[in-house]
Amino acid sequence: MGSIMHVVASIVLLCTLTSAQRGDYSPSHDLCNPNDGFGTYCPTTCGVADYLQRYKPDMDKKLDDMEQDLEEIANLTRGAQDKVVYLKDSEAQAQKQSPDTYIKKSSNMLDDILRFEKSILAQEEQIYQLQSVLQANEKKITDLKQMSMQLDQMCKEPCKDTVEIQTVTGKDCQDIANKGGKVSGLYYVKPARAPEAFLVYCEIDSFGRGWTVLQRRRDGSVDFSKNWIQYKEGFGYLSPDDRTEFWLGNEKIHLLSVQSSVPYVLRIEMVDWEGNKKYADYATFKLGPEVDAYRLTYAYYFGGDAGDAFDGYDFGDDPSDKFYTSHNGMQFSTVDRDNDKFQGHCAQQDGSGWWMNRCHAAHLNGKYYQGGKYTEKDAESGYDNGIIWATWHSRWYSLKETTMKIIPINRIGATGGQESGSKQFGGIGDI
Ligand SMILES: [Ca+2]
Repeated sequence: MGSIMHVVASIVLLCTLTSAQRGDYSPSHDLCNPNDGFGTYCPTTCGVADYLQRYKPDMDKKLDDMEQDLEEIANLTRGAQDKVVYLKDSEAQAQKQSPDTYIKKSSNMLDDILRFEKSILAQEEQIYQLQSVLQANEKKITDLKQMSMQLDQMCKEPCKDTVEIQTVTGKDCQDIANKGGKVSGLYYVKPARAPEAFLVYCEIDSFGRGWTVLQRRRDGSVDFSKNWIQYKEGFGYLSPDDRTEFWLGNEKIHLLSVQSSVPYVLRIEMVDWEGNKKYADYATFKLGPEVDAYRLTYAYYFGGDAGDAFDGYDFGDDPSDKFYTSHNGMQFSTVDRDNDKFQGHCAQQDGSGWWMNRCHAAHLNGKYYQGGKYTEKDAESGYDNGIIWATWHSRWYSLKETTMKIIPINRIGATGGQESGSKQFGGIGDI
């Protein structure tokens, strides 16, 4: 850039020089005519010739300097070289031509130099921008190459599922426990009439009992307001360490519950917000097929300390309360399927899926209320829509945790009398 600034300085100087000479110029002495009548404003041609004679050496020197500067520019780019050659030629030609033409040429030359100067600056700016773009692209290419290498590396190793699924399989979790499954976790089961195996969470205890878990609420992380298909197929998340909420799915529960000649016991475990735990057991738990809207049936309340809420509850509003809030024999309803005994739509009002009557005394798929207590104002429809077990807590108290799980009835008492709740199963030996 130093040489360019030098050129600019020279150009300014040259401009000053030429503007001083412009109009003062005249032909050489040979053409001098003292009486040519230039008039009073202009010096005579002879005077001009003298003037030129005096300043020509200086002028020549300036032009030489300029030539030198142009040489320097020539080194900048190849295009500059051509330009300088052109300028040199022009200068040489100009010197051969008449003084008038020479002035004109000089002037043109100056214009050319200025244009050239601008062009160089513009090109330098453009080159700088292009270099930036190039650098950015190079970085992108490097990043992509690196990512490609990483992906390539990953593809060399076979995919591993990060969730551990146990290898033992069976028709239910008790079958798995019988076959040697010793730890609680995720297993594949294939009930007798199931078209394919599916994943379940098995709770396997120290007595070798394998509970197949159907439902889990624990923190409100899963929205249980789902439609018919979702309740049919199941939703939420199964985890190997029992940390997540889910509904296994009505179709799977149906297939599990009807597969064996040994009936199942449904155990419902509940935890309230004070940390108290209670449970309720129902013998011969079954879920009908989809054509019967997954109807719930059981033989009788098998025991527990939570009370028999499935049998309905007398809320004190109406003598028929208990009858109309019982669940045995009820079909399943969802927000988009009304199979209840109510003129309205219980599942839609409560935003859940359940064996609705008119509507419920037990409601484990209800809305999750942090802290437990809620009011009519908290419920969108104004109805009690929490996680309810009316024989334990009020219908305006939503439970903190629930589990629904099944086990063949002949295994439920296999605790050697060590389970605290076992003493309440007085009739086990007779079954
Ligand atoms: Ca209805």
